[in-house]
Formats: sequence, structure tokens, C-alpha cells
Amino acid sequence: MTTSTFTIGPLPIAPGDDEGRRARAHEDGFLYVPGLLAPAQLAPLRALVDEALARRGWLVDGRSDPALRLGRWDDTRWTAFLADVLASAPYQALAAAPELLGVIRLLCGDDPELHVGDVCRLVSPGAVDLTTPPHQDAAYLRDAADVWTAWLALGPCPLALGPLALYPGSHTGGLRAHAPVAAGDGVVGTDVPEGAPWCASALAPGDVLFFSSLTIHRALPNVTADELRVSVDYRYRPRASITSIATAY
Ligand SMILES: O=C(O)CCC(=O)C(=O)O
Repeated sequence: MTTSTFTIGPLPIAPGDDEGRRARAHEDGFLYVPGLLAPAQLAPLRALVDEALARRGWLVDGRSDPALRLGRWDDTRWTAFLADVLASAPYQALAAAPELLGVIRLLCGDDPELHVGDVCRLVSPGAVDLTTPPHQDAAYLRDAADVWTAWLALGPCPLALGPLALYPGSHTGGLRAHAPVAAGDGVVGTDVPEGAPWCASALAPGDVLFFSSLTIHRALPNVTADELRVSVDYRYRPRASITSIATAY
């Protein structure tokens, strides 16, 4: 698939065994695990989110008005929505799903703790200018060393709805120069070479992407007519790294 400016191949599927998964994550900087969660595990959070969206008039009969233009980091309508969702039991229960923690434990080499920057993202149809640009989380996250993110859509996420795309191997060059965050900008991105081998796939509910804080990733634009993209990202880091920060003071 070729978008207006870049080419995308399919995400490589994670091997089934631990050793293979570790090796793949080490090489690519990410891991794509289709069907890791059962759709039923997403259902309580999806129901809560749908209720919060319907209450605001952001979803009517499953459709979203493109004129809403949700997707900005500093949109106070979105931050109010997050206040409803992030503290909820379904949001926190999903973060603690044994399937997610099992993969993160494998990647971190230790028991994981939730880090900061977890969100439930909303991206309006047609708001292509609000699409997340290429970046490494380490550029914008405090204490980002060893942080891994689990990203999943709360429903089917075909390419047209704007799933994440990852740049394999991009974690190996360390932290790259990023544009500084100015008031109102949110994540503003880094340059990537033309012809970078981006990988993205249509995702089903329960498919999970894991990526390191140094792996360059971006979203594809939501080019649907009237569908809101709803996704969550949970960030984890190894418990040992927290202990070592605490004992440094
Ligand atoms: O969901 C998105 O559009 C961006 C996600 C992202 O950049 C992240 O989770 O670090």
C-alpha cells in the first residue's frame, strides 16, 4: 500500500515462542501479536467508552461527525473525556490483563509497572492533519529507558481507520532529534528517511502492538467518512528500573 508520501508493508507476526518473540522484538523494536486478547476482554472498556462518547453526542448510531475534529493533545473536550475513562475499573483491568503483562515481562525481563502517558485516543474521521507523526516516545516521555507500550484498538481497525505504523529497526540508532514541544503542539515528530520500510496491518479487536520507547512509530490517517478511531496505549517499565531510580536519591 502506498499513501501520499510513504510505502507500507504488513506487520510481521510475532513468533509463538518466548525466545522467538524476544529475538523479534530485539531486532525490530516492536512485536505484533494478533489475537492476544479475546474480544470479550475489551468489551467492558468499549462499553464504558461508548457510553462516554454517546453522552457527549460524539457517537450517534456508531457514527461520528467529522466536524468534531478530535485528535489534538490539548483538546479540553478530550482531556475531560479521559478523566471519565482513565480512572475507570475497565480501563485499569485491561492494563493488568495477564496476556499483556506476560508479553511485557518477556520484553522487559522483569515484572512490569505501569508508567505514565497512558491514554485512550480518539481520532476523528477526516482529521488527517491531526494524525500522529513519526516519533520516538523517549523524546517526550520522562524516564523512558526500558519503557514498552502496548497499543490496541477497541474495535476493528482497518488501514483506513488509521492504525499505528512502525519502522522496524529504528530503535537501534538511539534517540533522534525531535522538534521541541511548543504550547498546543503535542507530539511533533522526527524526520525519517524517504523509503523507510513502514509496517502496518488492519487490526482486529484483541490484536496488540508492543513497541519500545526508541522505536519510531506513526499513525496512518483516519480517512473513513464517519468512523471515530478509538484506541488505548498502556506504557510499562520494569519494576527494577523504578527501584534503581528510587534508591538513587
Ligand atoms: O495512537 C496514536 O495515534 C499514536 C500512539 C502513540 O504515538 C503512542 O502510543 O506512543
